[in-house]
Amino acid sequence: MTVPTLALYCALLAASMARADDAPNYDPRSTAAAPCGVGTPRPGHTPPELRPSAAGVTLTVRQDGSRLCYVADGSADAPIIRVRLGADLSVTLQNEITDVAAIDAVSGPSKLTTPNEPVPPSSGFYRVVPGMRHRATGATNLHVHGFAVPPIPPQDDVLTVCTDPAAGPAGCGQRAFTYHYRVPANMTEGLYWYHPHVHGEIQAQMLMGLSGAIVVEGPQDDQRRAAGIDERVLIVRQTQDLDAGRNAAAAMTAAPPGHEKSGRPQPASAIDTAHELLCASSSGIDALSLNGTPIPVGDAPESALARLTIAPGATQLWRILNAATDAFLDLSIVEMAGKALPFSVVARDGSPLTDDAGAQLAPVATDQSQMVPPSGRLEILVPAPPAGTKAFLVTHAVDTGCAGDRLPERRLAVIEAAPAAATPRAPAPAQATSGPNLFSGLLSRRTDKQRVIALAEYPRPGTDDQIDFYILERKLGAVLKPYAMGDKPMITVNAGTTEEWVVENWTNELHAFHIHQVHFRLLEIDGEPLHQPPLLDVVNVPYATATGYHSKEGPVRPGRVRIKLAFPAALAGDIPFHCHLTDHEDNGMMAVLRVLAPGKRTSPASASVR
Ligand SMILES: [Cu+2]
Repeated sequence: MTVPTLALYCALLAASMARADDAPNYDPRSTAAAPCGVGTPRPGHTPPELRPSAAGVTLTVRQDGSRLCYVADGSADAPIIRVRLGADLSVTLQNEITDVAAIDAVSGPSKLTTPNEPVPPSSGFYRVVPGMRHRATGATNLHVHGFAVPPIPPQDDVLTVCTDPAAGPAGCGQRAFTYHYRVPANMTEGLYWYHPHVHGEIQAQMLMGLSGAIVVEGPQDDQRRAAGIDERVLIVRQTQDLDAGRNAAAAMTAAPPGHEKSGRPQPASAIDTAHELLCASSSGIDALSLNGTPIPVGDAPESALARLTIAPGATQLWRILNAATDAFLDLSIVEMAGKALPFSVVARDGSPLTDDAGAQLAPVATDQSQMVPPSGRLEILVPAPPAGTKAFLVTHAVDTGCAGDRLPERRLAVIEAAPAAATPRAPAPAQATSGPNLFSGLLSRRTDKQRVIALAEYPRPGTDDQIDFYILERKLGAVLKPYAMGDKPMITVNAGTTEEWVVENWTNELHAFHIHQVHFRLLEIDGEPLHQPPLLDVVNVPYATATGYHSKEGPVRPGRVRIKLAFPAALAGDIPFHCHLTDHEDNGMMAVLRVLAPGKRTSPASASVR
């Protein structure tokens, strides 16, 4: 469920109508008259790439009405930043936001003006009370999603570092901030990305245009190039979020939590299942874009699609980023008659497929569709279709649950074998080697502690169309209340420890669980063990199912994933974990885990060793 952003929707409709079939008047240069450039690129557009020098790169956040953009080297087309494993990367973020009200108009209108009961009204670094209307500040910052760098300034701290707009509140005390990331040599190589992470404004700022890709290169790229395998970066963004907020009163039939005789909030150890499962009538279909051009819904001429060519007999590496605010992708390559064609998965979430020791697993051809949750990445080797034929990159319809958004099937691109090249490319994929990485050995480590993390939603007491979002550790004595950012960490762990978490989804829509700084191994989905647990930084958590009041399990069985994760000393600090459906994280489904550096250890008394 999400908030309506009608103004932005109208602007985008107008833009897509004006585009017609042919070349739009596209000019990404950022000028005084057009801070975010003019027009929409042609389908198949590739964003500019930057290999920052030692001096680093400057990303200036500029605004043009309901659009925000990252401007680098004068271009408002967010650059793909390339960096090498082991390198230093400096990024200066300069905030030139001029119209805070425009941000407010995107995220604010459907939100409540009264706080949810147990939450003190002054909580949070950004004075965000979960689920409550929060006036946009225009502050922005930068999160390098997936980077295994410390959550401490000048690296990836999204909780205390921010920059103030050119016009508006000045709560951050600075208009610019220079991040210095030391990309570990033993981080995994692949596709990462950057986006703003100011709590309460993440969804609005991303919908308005703020996100970009980062390619972290390593030995595998050298081998890929030696093998003549070209590469593409494909960025799916969401440009509007229609639905929700508007789901009519009729859909919200359940009573709020704490409506029991006691009148007190339910203890979280006994989630109020009877009132949790809700359905919503979401109506609209949200707009998506591919590398800046609209992705059509329904029938559309092929000229509206990106045309991606591959030399006959050759293979390309496609790095696909789902930068949508809440849309899931389920990607396939299909031939003209709709039959799935094989491709090979080489990496997910910036992590090549490896065994527990870090050794590369040979890419295996598959024709199964690949689910990519919001913020997830998929890297695949795509063979050229046979000469004279076409294929399509599609995202299949996704069943997001009866409270989730509508995601119909969409075609993203048409794939063709290019006219025969003078020198045919080597068809064989590079069999890359990779050594141990920061998260190698995770599966073989002893589990120090197990936890259950619950994701829940309830209608706000006294309303019929407002939802509160929760994330909490489900344990005896816990109370279901919104976690206020800036509160004491929900979970505190010692550096060097290893845990298993069962993440439960008690709601009728999908959520995407993400934790900053660390990658985890996904062990199980709904109780089914995975044969080859992938190393991920975000995972789709299946929605709950009604089992009936006579079931031994109770009336509701939550969707569940089991993950295993460790907290290296190098990443000690305060680490956010949250749902990556941005409306959810902005409104309560986000909390903080503290990793204590060695020497500041917490008592092991509560640890339960398996
Ligand atoms: Cu969510």
